[in-house]
Formats: sequence, C-alpha cells, structure tokens
Amino acid sequence: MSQARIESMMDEKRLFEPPMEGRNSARVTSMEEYEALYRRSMDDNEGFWAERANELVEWFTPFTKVLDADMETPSIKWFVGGQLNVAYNCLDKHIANGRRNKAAIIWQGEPDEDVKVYTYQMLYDEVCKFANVLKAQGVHKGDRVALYMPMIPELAIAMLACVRIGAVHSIVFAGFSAVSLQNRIQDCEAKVVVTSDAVIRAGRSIPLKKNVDEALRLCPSVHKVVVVNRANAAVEWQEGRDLWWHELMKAPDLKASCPCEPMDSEDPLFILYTSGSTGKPKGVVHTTGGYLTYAAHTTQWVFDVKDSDVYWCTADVGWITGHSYIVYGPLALGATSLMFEGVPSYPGPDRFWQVVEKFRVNIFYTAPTVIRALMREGAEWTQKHDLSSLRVLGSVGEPINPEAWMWYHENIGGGKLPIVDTWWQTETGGIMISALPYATPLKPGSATRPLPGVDARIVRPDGTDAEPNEGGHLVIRRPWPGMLRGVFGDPARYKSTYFERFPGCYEAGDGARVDSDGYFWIMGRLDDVINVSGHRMGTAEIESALVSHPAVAEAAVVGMPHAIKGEAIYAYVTLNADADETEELRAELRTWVRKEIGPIASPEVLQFADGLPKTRSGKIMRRILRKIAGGSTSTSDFGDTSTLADPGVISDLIEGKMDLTGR
Ligand code: 6R9
Repeated sequence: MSQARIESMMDEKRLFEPPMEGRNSARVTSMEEYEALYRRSMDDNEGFWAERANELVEWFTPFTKVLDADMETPSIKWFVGGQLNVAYNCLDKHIANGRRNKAAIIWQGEPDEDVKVYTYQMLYDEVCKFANVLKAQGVHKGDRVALYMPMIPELAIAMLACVRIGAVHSIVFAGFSAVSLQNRIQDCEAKVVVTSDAVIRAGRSIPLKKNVDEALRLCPSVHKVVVVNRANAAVEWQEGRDLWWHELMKAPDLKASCPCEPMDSEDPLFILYTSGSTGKPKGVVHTTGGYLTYAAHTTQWVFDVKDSDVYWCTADVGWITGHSYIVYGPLALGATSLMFEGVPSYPGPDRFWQVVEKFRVNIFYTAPTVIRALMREGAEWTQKHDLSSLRVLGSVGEPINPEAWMWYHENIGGGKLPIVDTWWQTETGGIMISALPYATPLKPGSATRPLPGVDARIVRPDGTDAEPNEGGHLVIRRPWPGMLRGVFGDPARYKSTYFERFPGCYEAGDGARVDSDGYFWIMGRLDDVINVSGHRMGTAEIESALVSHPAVAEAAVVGMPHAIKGEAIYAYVTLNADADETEELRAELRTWVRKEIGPIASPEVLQFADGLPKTRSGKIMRRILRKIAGGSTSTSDFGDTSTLADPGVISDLIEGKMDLTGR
C-alpha cells in the first residue's frame, strides 16, 4: 500500500462510501433506509422482531407473544409459545423449497485435494442418520453432548443431529487441553462425547482422542465416545465406551430420516463456554427461537448473502463465530457455507487467497489477527490469486486497527470492497454493531452503527449517558432475540456478570465511545482501559498507534501500577522481520505514539517481544501481560494458562522484562 502515514484510531478521519456496484440488489441500500429501519425497530420493537422471526423461521406452532422480558431479574423470553426445530429450519425447509441440490457446505480439508460438497439433501441424510445414532446411544431431549472435533463436516453434522432431537451441544474448541475439556464436560454433565482420532494442522497430525481419554478419567457422566477417523492415527480404545463414527453410520438398519423434535422457543439450544476475566469459564446458554432468528437475520443483513453466493467465515466452529456464521446463520438462510480445515499460513501465506480463488468466494469474514499476520508476510502473496469474486469483507474478534483495515481494503478488497467490522460477543449470539455493506459509510477502526433492533449506548460508571466522544461502558438497553439466557448451572453469576451493575441494561464489559456521527469505537475490554493521571486511554488506541509504525508487526499494551500517575503504560512490541531491536527504535516508537495520540499515551516501558501470549483463537491474554508488567515472575501468579497457544512465551517475556528493567 502507499506509505502515507497511517492515522491511529484517535484521529482517524477517513470516510469510505459504500460501493455503488451491487447496491441496487442489496437489502439495505442507503443510510436513510438504515435510519428508517432503526427508528422503526425502536418505536415498534416487538413488531420489528416479530416480522423478522416470521420471515426467517418456519414455526411448527406460531408464537403468541413476541417478548416477555425483565432485564433486572433477569428473565428473558422471546417468541413465547412458539415451537420450532433448528435442524428443520437449516435442512428440511430448504429441501421443500427447491434447494435440495444446492451446496449447503463446501468443505475444504487442509490437503488441497480433500474436498467434500454436501448438498442440502446429502446433509439432511447424514444429520438424520447421526441423530438416529445418538438416539440409539441413549441421548434424549435436553441431554448434553460434548463435541470436541476439528473443522471437519462431521462437526456440523453432529451439531445439527443434536438439535434435531433436542439434545444440547457443548462444543469445545479442539485446541483446548484435556483439562479444559474435562472442566467443561464436568460442568454440563455431557452424556456422550464426539471427537476424532487426530487433528490435521499445518501438515502434522496432532492426537485428539488422547485428550478425551485423559479428560474422561474424571467425567462419570459420559458413557459413550464416538470417534471420527480423520487422520488414520493410532488410538487407544476402550471397549464398550468407544465407537467409530463410520461403523455406526453404516449400520444396515440405520434410517436416513428422523423426525424433528418440536422445541419450545425458549428450550436450550447449545452451551458454549467462554472465559471471563476471573474464575472458571462460564457456560453461556443460548435458546432456540431467538438465537435462530438472530443468527439468520444478522447473516442476511450484515453480509447481504445472496442465493448464488459462496460465503466463507474463517473462524473455527468451536467459537461462537463459527456457530452463528458458519453453521446456523448461513444454513438457516439456505446459503452455501465454506468450511475450511486449514490454517492461513500453510503451505504458504497465500492459502486463504488460493481458497478464495478456487471456490470463487463472494463473502469473506475473518479476524484482524489474521490480517496482521498476513500483512507481515507482504502483499505479494495476495497478488498471486484472482480475488475478483469477492464482494463483501468482514472482521470480528477485536478492534481492527486502521493500518490492518487499509491493508485489507486495498489488497484483498481491491480498494473498493466494503469491510464490515462486526462487534459482538459469545453472549450476544450474533452481530450487534456493524456496518451494512451497501449502506454505511465506513471509518477504518470503527464498528460503525448498531444494527436495527439493537439499543446500544455508552454510559458512565454512575449509569448516566456519556457525551459524544466520552469513553464509557458499552451497554444494551433492550433485550434482543440472540442474547444469552443464562450461565449454565449458575444463575447468580448470570445476573451479577451482566445485569447488576447497570440495572435494566446488559453490560458488555467493553469500553467504547460514540463519535459525533453516532459511530461506535470499541476501546477493548474495560479491564484493558488504562487510567493515566486521570486520563482514560484505550489500550487498543495505543496499540493501533504502535502498529501504524512501519517497523511494528503487533503490539499489546497494558497498564502497570505507577506511584504518581496511578497507572502507566507498558507496551509489548513485536517487530517486523526486517526491523532490529535497537534503543534508537525504542525511542522512536515512544515519540511516534506521542505524536500519534499525545504525550500521555507514550509508553513508560516498551519491551520488544518475539511473541505475545495468545489464546488459540488469537486473542492476546492481557491478564498475563499485566502480571509480567507488574513484576510477577512466578508461574503460580499467572492463573489458568491452559488456553495459551504457546505457554513458552511467558518465560521469554519475563526474561525480556528483566533484561530491560533489571528486576
Ligand atoms: C464474536 C467474538 C467478545 C469480545 C468483545 C470485544 C471483542 C469482538 C470486536 C471486538 C472490537 C470488534 N470484539 N469483536 N472488539 N471490535 N469488531 O469475538 O466473541 O470471543 O466472546 O469475544 O471480543 O472485546 O467483548 P467473543
């Protein structure tokens, strides 16, 4: 890209108008239309959602009341009295509507020759068969089934099979350890676990079933383990407990049809564990009618998915993004969803673009951390492939710094495609704040405006409304259909985490500000906001400034205790491969931040780091960085580190800090 100085988020002024091309056939085509929809959704909230629920979902029994909610208790019920089945809406409905032979899932395995295409009919058959398998193994409505699987089609099949019979799935990302799996199974008391022998990742086979064997030593609730053979890896076998997927699925009397369990709108659909800032992971509970409506609605409006599109979300199904935007949202719409087993960097840093070209992907949804990693490799990799099929780009998971935004826009979007930066959470079920691709003018680094139906506000600690540009707590003032309905087994934690601090509101735990155009700028988790001499600084803003320096690949900023300022800024900086860790550069980066944001933001300590502690989903664990910055050196100080992708980075960082500060 042109080496014009990239602005940091604080003074980002650029505005990118939505493209004209494609606008005529888009769902929402102007800001006037958005404003009208938004107003309508606030003036007649229940009418708005009832319309969406009736348009997008086929109900066995119509709902009699749209909403029965009290955000203070909290007690939230959407589409009361309605009955439906999510698998019916993702499969049977489309088969009946002429999409029988349309590709539902295109699966691209890590080896390029491993491709499987499931039409809606084929997916239906597999789902029904596996639903019958689960029933035969004693799984009933309401029972929990743990899915601990790589990105293979059997994962989507198992999810839909569970929901078809009313079982509640709890997916555990395959990158989690045996201990994490054990905790999650124990918490939800799963009866059955579905897994695979191994995971194929970057050309290697990594054992998976082994972790299940280890986890199940202390999980008395589990009586069966179904194992998919993904990699022909050697596995230990416990007779009577372990069963091969392929053997169960070829049983001669197994039927490729299975009635759908009629589910109440508020029956639980799935549990997904998410880590809080403290304590053990919370089992976020989503329910049937509201979640499905919300996943389908947001997929349709935010990505503007068309019947002929190939839609690709690169998340892992083990995270909420994969649940809502690989499986439930796209399939509820009858779209074609691409499911990719591989990683962005293998066999080369052009893998994503090669897959885009191969399947003529139209809509592409990924995370800023991926963009920054690929950016570091150089734009030449993007030029090896024809990306002209792309129409809409998306981003999720963390604020996207303007430099990554511009790189994405220019190199992947050819300087013209809209980027929808989607803010949401495991708890929200679906996207809450995002541009609509053919309506919203974009500001790099801003998630733009709340979707219609979403009453997002910024409040001060005392609950009063913040002024434009004043940072505060991001809250949602009305219920929305996709919101979580509980923390599994812990109603007190459900209430105290989300509904207690600001009565009548859902508290997201993120800090944000709204500018004078009504655009939302997410500043990161509130625990990541640093208060320097009474000035509130978003770590994301400082990071964004650092990353806009040409030598910097990635940066993470945390607060450290400071006798005079209260908190001071500690920055961890990973340089690009061609930059050297010199004192000159350290000084230059401090000056750079000072120049980009102001003297107040200049890091007190700036440590060069080869790697940052990240979860396997790519989120930087700032908790650990804060501890190191605060002087912790003993491993027992760091709490649960089992979700770290590379635990070795901790000791490297501690050593680096000692070299730098002498203690
Ligand atoms: C979907 C997902 C939720 C947290 C959320 C926020 C951060 C997600 C973001 C974003 C800024 C965006 N986050 N999307 N921050 N801009 N577009 O990631 O869910 O894993 O539960 O994480 O991620 O801090 O609170 P989850």
